[in-house]
Amino acid sequence: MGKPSRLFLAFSGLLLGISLSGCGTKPATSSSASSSSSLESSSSSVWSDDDDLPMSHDESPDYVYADSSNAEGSMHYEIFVRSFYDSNGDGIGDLNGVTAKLPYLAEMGYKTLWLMPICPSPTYHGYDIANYYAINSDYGTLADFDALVSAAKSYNIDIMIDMVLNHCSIMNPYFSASYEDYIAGKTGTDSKADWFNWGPGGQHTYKGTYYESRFDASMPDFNLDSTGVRAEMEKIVNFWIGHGVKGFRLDAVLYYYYQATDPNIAFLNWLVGVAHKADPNFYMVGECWASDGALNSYFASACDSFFRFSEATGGDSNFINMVKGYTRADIIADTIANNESVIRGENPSSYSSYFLSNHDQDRISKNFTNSDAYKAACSLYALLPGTSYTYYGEEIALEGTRTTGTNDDLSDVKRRLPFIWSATDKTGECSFPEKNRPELNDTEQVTLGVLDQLATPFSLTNHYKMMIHLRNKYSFIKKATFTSLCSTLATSERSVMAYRLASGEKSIIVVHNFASHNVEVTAPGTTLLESINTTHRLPELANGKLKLGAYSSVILS
Ligand SMILES: [Ca+2]
Ligand SMILES: [Ca+2]
Repeated sequence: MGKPSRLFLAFSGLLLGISLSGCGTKPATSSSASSSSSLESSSSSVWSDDDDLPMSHDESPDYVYADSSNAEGSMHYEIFVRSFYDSNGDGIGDLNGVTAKLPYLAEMGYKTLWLMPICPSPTYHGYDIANYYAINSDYGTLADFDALVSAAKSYNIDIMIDMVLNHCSIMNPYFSASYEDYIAGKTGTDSKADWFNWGPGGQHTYKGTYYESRFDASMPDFNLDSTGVRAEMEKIVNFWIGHGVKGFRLDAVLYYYYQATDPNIAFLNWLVGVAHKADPNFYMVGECWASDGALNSYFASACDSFFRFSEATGGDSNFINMVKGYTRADIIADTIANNESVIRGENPSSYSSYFLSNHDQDRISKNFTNSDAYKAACSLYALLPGTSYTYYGEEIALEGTRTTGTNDDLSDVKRRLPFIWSATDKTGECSFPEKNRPELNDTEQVTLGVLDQLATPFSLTNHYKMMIHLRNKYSFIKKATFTSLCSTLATSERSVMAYRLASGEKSIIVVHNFASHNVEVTAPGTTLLESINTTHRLPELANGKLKLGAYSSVILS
């Protein structure tokens, strides 16, 4: 490896003091051999004596920095650049700040960075783009972006950018030019009259004329049927691919043609075709905020993946509620199995993108008073088929929930607060992202930053790091089938999830214990490959009996 190996050497001093036993490749214990390798039967009982489980050894970090040659197959990291790392002391996170923190992201094991919008925009969040061919001056320059892409490549990290094609900013010159052409009745190839949907069906008016604007008056919807718009979007796609971008996160897919699935799928297919002409390996993940049933139909498109919102915070049967004990693990496993099966039927090369929350949702930290439960949520989404996304700050339990009583544009600002790098060294820490509304900056925030947590055994950050590296080690699971093994446990334990991930010759069994107590699971014929212990207690597998500590997981063969 290039830079990453030097990086890991540099961090070895820290790691020597960290117990990551149970994170390595050596199984802590092994079962007796058997010809069968499935979780076949019966009992799972609660046994509560922690002393039954051996302590891990602090001095044996047999931790392996497994690498993945398939960058897109691994864990992704979502970055709000404005709140991540400020490289020049103006209080605003910037692209050079992301470049400066590549060593951290590489150490964690992330393979793709999704940058929220980086183009010029009148808003702090940037989801209304005023110029698709430039970098927001708060964030730096195009040269800074090129430098980031180049530096990331040396770490085997891809850069994915947010691509907002449903709408632009009302400040974008496209809009005023379109209005002028529309009012003048101009037609022909040099007219932009049809770039937006002018007319009485619109939601807002500009100089007395209605136009389609589903989100906000400041965000006019493009007319995606316009030949001129399609040609411009082709230029935009090629521009960013030319600057080394490897993927797009597609904003607001449901709104392309307002909640019209077939036209939206047709547009996605066109877009993928455009990108693949320039880069056959280019990949896209769509934001299609819908229930599983509606969402699954979009997997018929050529778009590689879509975010699974129902499994993230916000729905009833989501991962967080399961980890908290509100929803049975076997029900969630059945949901995953069904979704994975359905989407493979729609498009065999498609895959899900799992996450726990993003910039439009409350921070998951509000759900957990127990950091081991928080860790268990990470263990789950890191070991599912497809790809998974960490929202920056999730790995340090950053706080932040929606503000009520503000307009839409500001209500989400506290979901996008500055990253905390260190409790003591405030170098690079960003200011509150909406500088015009400092009174909203009233969130009680975590004090320990990444550097503090990396130096602390069994911290949340170290758990994320362990899980991401395990994900990289078992990278085949991206395209694996998911088979629930919960029912074969025949258990009354509602908080144990077991499943098989299989692809070709490769197969593993994953067992999670989302309960706050130890459990015993019958797992005949299995061998312990990986111990994911959230506390110092290691699991035990002997004679087909698996003893698993609270909020802990194992990978079996
Ligand atoms: Ca800055
Ligand atoms: Ca639209």
